[in-house]
Amino acid sequence: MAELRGALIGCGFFAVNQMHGWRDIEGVAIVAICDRDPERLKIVGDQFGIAKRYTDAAEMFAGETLDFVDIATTAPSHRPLVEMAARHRVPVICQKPFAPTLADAKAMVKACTEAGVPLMVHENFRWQSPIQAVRAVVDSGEIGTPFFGRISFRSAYDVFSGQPYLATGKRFIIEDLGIHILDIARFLLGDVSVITTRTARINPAIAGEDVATMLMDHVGGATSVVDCSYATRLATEPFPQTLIEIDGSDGTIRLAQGYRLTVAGKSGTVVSNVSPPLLPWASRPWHNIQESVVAIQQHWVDCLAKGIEPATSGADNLRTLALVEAAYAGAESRDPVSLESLL
Ligand code: NAD
Ligand code: 89V
Repeated sequence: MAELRGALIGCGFFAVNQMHGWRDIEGVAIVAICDRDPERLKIVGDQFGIAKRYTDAAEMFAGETLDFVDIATTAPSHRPLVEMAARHRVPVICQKPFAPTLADAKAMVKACTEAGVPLMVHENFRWQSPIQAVRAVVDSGEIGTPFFGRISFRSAYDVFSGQPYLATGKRFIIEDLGIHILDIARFLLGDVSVITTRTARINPAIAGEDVATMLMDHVGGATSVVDCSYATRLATEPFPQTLIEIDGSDGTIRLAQGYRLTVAGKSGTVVSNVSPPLLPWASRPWHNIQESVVAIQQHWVDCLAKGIEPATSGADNLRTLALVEAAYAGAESRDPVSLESLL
């Protein structure tokens, strides 16, 4: 099979992981990169040996023949860039958060659907191997039918040094990090009908909320709590681990700090270490996230080859983004928010 010709737009902090990921995946080559900042273009172009460099995405689409484009810019630019890809009939991956508003996200899904172009949101946390291990246990039936979940991300890691924009936005933890944790809740327990949210800002140096606690009713009957904090100083910093508790009719799952998975189920209790591998280019503690980048990008290539919809397609991600919107609305009103009216 001919090698897929991809291009990357946005050569910032996180895109370096995506470039490493593409280099690890067989049958794909990134043939062009684009960033409106010439300095970032040079850094990434030189690091990965990419000769074709553009400061304008429109020029890149006009000048290149592409099998897909990977958009790794921040959210405000996603809609114009995704719509540009759709106009050029180029399959597109878009980083999370998919869009600043649900209306923009719906418009992007519509544009790609009408153009017949595959669209995947780079919602990678569910692709972390510890999270996949939890899902495999749920699917095995070992704990019966889940009726309760707690998906928890609590840390005091300095995310602002690598991503300074996170300190300045009116929205912070739900939009940037909670979005991943809400997606994991959907991945493990199914879609959500109602969400109730409380938020707080503990760090006075940032503009948005850095603590969020969400209570959710899942359509299938389970209840879950999704709790996120960047104001939690622990004895051992767990960043960027997501901790999980699931109770089922026949047993329990606990994914604890240190990637320790305990399953107490129909066949007894099994404790295992589900630490993610440390890829050659990865660095702790980010290796968990970095491994999931390769996994989701491999999934994209597999889906393109088979002509099937990616697990985190644009259409699927509308349901995760709707949870973000509903969480902010509920944090403000302090009322439970139904998801039905948003979708
Ligand atoms: P960044 O600001 O470091 O990089 C973004 C780059 O995009 C910048 O170099 C900027 O010049 C460029 N850019 C912006 N608009 C452009 C346009 N219209 N055309 C060309 N270039 C443009 O940001 P980052 O920290 O790398 O984050 C990028 C995205 O990745 C964000 O949406 C963020 O939420 C997401 N992210 C995801 C993960 C994950 O695990 N999935 C982790 C970190 C960041
Ligand atoms: O995954 C992310 O989107 C990152 C971080 C883990 C730092 O929140 O922004």
